[in-house]
Amino acid sequence: MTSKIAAAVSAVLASAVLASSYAADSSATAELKPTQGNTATGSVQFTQQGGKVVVAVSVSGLAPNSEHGLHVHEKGDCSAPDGMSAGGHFNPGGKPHAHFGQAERHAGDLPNLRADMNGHANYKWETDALSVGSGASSVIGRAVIVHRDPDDYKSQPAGNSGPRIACGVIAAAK
Ligand SMILES: [Cu+2]
Repeated sequence: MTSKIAAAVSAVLASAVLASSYAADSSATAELKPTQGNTATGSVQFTQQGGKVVVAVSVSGLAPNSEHGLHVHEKGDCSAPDGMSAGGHFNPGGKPHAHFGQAERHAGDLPNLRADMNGHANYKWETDALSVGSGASSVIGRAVIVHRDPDDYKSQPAGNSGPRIACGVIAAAK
């Protein structure tokens, strides 16, 4: 009960997203915009399918053949020019940062983006560590961050993935 309320409150605080439709939505989207001095843009869609969430990512404006850390971060706030307003990794379980395939990791740990020769990256990936719409693991009101460097999947607290080059607040789909 408490965590449900806390999630609802933070979603409202973060971006005044549609509190009335909060519980009914099963999909949410983040529109990624470049932080100051950067060029990456794109979108990330989260779709609840039974006990799993399908994460569909599409990003362009990356350096050719580059690799980038990608995470759900705690705060749905991309207002800072460097994206630091989004806070640390979304980590409702209070776990260490790790590879996205590990059980003991941040819920917000996602696979790295790998750009092609045109600077475009996309993937689809499923996880049961996130949810859309209710509970402590809901992504609504959080943010997605693209980092300049690859996540090494082990350094604490964020995989040594460097500055934030794009940020997007995750909002419930209508
Ligand atoms: Cu991150």
